[in-house]
Amino acid sequence: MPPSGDGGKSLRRMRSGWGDPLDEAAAYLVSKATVRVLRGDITDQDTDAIVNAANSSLLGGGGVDGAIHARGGPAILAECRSLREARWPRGMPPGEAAATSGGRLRARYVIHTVGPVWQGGGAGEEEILRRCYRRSLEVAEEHGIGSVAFPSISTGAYGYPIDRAGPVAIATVEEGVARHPSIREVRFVLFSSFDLAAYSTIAKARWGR
Ligand code: AR6
Repeated sequence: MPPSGDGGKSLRRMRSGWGDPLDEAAAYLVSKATVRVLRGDITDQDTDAIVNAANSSLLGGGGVDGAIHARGGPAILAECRSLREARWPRGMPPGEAAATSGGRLRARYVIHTVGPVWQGGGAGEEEILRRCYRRSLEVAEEHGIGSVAFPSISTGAYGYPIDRAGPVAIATVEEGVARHPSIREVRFVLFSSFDLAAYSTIAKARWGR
């Protein structure tokens, strides 16, 4: 049931039903979209698309990237190779995004984006991270995708502090759903209780009552 709201404010809270009882998922109405913040595995999501925190090679890696290729199967990698050949022979630049099919995943599409490697904050990391979210939502709209799940881009192997990445992710998604009303749902899927708490605090402060 779509949540009803009060013009962009908080909607409804529920227990996720598994895991740590403190892992409370929340949903907010932001422009015309429902934005959910929850703990989970990105590869379980049943959104139209899930976003991959990839690297410039587009040929796989660890973390989210490894989980997506392992579960989605070889069709995703084959399409990534084609993307490299057709568009980025020297690798996808950080801040860019492109879609492949979802292979054996529940999601029909994977949107691959490359986050910034954290270098202390003075190397344009914030703008690159903003572009990852912005470009991913643009690519979603181009493919007629109505729902998208994001992991916390760059906050694993790439070392971006989560308390600095979270506000960028949340503010950029807010702009994106206002610009692309065909995107009706966005999920932030956090892998740990710690990461969920970080995003939840920011989302509640921005969108909660
Ligand atoms: N579902 C949701 N979140 C996850 C999952 C999952 N299955 N697995 C990890 N996370 P990372 P990055 C969280 O390292 O920092 C890869 O090797 C994780 O706890 O996946 O952008 C690529 O090939 C962390 O909070 O992505 C690149 O080389 C967040 O997802 C490089 O890592 C992002 O962690 C990209 O690094």
